[in-house]
Amino acid sequence: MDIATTPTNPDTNPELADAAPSPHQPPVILRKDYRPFGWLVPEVKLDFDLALTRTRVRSQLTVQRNARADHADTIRLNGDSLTPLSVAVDGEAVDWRMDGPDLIVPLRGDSHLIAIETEIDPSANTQLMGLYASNGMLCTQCEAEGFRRITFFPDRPDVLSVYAVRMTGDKAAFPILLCNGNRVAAGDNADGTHWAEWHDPWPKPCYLFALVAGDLVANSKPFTTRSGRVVECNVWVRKEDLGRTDHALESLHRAMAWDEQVFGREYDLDLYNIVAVSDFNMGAMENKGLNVFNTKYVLADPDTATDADFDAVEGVIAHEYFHNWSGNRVTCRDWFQLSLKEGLTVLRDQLFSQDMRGHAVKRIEDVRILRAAQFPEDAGPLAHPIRPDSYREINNFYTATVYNKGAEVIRMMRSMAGAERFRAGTDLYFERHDGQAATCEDFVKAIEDGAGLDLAQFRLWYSQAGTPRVAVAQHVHDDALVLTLRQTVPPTPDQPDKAPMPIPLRIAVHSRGAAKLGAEQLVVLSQAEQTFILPLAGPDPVVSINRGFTAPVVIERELKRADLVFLAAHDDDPFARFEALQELAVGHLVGIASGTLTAEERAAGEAAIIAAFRASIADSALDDAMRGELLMLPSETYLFEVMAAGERRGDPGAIHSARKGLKAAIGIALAGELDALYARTSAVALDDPAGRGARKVKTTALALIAAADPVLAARLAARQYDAADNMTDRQGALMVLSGLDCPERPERLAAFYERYKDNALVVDKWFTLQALSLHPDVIRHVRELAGHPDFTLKNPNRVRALYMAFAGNPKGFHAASGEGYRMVADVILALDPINPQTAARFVPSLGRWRRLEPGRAALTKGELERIMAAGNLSRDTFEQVSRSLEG
Ligand code: B3K
Ligand code: ZN
Repeated sequence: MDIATTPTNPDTNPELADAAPSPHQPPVILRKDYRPFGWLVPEVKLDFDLALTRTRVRSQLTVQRNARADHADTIRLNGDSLTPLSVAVDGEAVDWRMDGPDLIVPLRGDSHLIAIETEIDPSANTQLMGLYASNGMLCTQCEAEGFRRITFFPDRPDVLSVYAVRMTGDKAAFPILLCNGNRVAAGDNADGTHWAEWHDPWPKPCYLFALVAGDLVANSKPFTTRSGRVVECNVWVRKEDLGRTDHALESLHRAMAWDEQVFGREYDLDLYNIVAVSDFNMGAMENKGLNVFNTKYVLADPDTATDADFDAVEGVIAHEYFHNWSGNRVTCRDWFQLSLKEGLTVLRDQLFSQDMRGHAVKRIEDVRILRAAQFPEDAGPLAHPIRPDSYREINNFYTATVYNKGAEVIRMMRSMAGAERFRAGTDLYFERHDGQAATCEDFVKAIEDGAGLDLAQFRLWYSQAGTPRVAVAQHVHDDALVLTLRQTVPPTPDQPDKAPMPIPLRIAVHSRGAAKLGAEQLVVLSQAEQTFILPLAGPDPVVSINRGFTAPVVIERELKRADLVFLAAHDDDPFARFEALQELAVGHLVGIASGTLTAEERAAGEAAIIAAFRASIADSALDDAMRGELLMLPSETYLFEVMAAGERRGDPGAIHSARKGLKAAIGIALAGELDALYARTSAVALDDPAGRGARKVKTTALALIAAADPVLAARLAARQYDAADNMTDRQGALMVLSGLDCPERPERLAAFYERYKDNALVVDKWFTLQALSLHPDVIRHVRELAGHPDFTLKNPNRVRALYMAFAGNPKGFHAASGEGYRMVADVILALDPINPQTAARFVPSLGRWRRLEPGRAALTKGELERIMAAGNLSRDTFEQVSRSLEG
């Protein structure tokens, strides 16, 4: 068993380490302590003798003194749970020593050849970092610091090397041997083993190293780049999954073509391999020429994957492909710069998906994710800037802030420059830094120079955490609208005072009394308070602000209900229509949950929302994909964020009841309309181009019907389930049924399990549907599911399917008894010794205790303290729990 990430065995990278490690406090690594590494490693040769339980690794590092670093007479090679079997320098034994997990080798001259031999046991690697076994195959995950679990190496992203790799393994167990770059030779041995040699011509940091050995088959199709290079593209899976790989392969081709057209980026090897593995800590990994993917983001066919799953596959395939430039050709100098590659690559995958699937709906989806995942992070104890200043465990910083807010920050630059000038900026960035390990500052400077923007003040977006709030006040003066905007950036841990930041806002001033809508313009709010004079389109002005969500901020304003209804029905920016409806619902629901509405206000609010829903159903100019977005009420997580803003505390119980009540009121008032909508959308065929939107609206309508008339909904859902010819309809029906206490529920859940029990990804859905359910006995159900023979803590997908879903189910997780909190804390404790990275991902759900109403606050805090008291925590979990208790 690996104990490497326990606090007693900390990472001690001298160039980055600050505080001295102690048995209980893993060291804090500071951004300001960055120093270049003392040695360059231009070439690496690796030789693997592969076996599930005993893999021998021989490495040869060519090292040269780095003239740009301080003189050193030793080299520190990071290790994690490794013991060297032999170490030689220039063919001679040397006097090496261990310093904690690291190997220290004396080096007197300016260039040397270091040879090291180690042995590892992939089958015992439950952390799924380094080389591990999954379903009889061998695969690797090295980002962020997994390479040091394979062999001793300077495991930091600013050490770039050319790799030559030889792999030998049993031919029957591992008929396919894959690595980065191109296969240059292969052959059979007399003893039943075979070998392959791979060479990757592009220098890369070790986090991009990958190796796969297994019994796999490929779906292949060549792609010809714009300069005529023919790239062999393969999607490798187990034989039984081959029929579900077309979508992934086609998505890859679309991404390759799009990146040429939109960002001018072309692929740079003759081979692009994607391998799907079922045990994986995250979504996928962009290793050079050899992406390793969670099966969840590769396999898709209509019988087993929903429309949303298809979108996710396309998005993740594109994301990893785009990393070939934003991440691999230009990589990060140190892990504090993570957003350099992740923020930019998320923006690139979002723009790609917008082009593939429609701009408005994709933008709405991305904003929903930001509000559900990043806003809470920015408002809680784990808040950090997109370029953090310190960490104990870097894996804890693969966050919605670094990824999604990081993308929003770059999107703002793009909005200010315009797409064309922004492209000039990214061209300059790639040209200037190709082959380098760069910083966020390098990126900003390249955009500044290439796009012709002044980003001096804008850099604050990289250093300040917290979601800015923009208060809006308006009055009419003569023929103009005077708009006063005031920004505040709330205090976050270690950052009590903030400076104003440039906030680009697309604004239009419409008029309820004019036939034509107002024109749009971009204003940049850069001071704490600023006034803008805007032309009026007519009487009764209505301001449409932050259109398209140009800035990741919270807009605070008191808008008349009639103005919101007007925007929801008429705004020419579809995002603004969605936003107006959300604003209407948020104001109403938070008002009810906080008990601040009079009976009259309550009735008027409800009537306005119902009228807006009715109008959205009736509006024939809308397509169903957009209609589906408009008919979705804000999530309970987001409502909690709004309720718990500033000094206030949120009450998840009150939010849940308010939202449930509104859903029922809508379902009752619009029963006829919803029935008709349900009937119309149910008649659209699977392969109809309008089918996707129809399926989305169908299940949204069914959920509203269920809130008003559970008996009718159970009947419709059971019928939908039985008649379904695709997973979207089947899962939608089951989602509604699993929240109802009716005989159809257990029957259909059992039928679903029976039908798909051999398909792990669909069994994951079966766990999730029950863990997310609105059923009154959800906690008991989850407890029983944890004892199901298919449940295991060893598979991250299964753990997430049950417990991440449950932690995201406000009704069960926030049960006033505290049972939900206890269950999640128990999972963290049980999972931590097995897979610390995945265990630590559960901590943020408990970390919001300061913002919860006092009863639940005491319960969640108590669970965090219980975890802390258990002792012997991994570095991952220790960091998240201690920050959650302090912040
Ligand atoms: N770069 C990887 C994430 C690695 C996570 C390590 N804890 C996938 C991605 O963002 O594309
Ligand atoms: Zn990424």
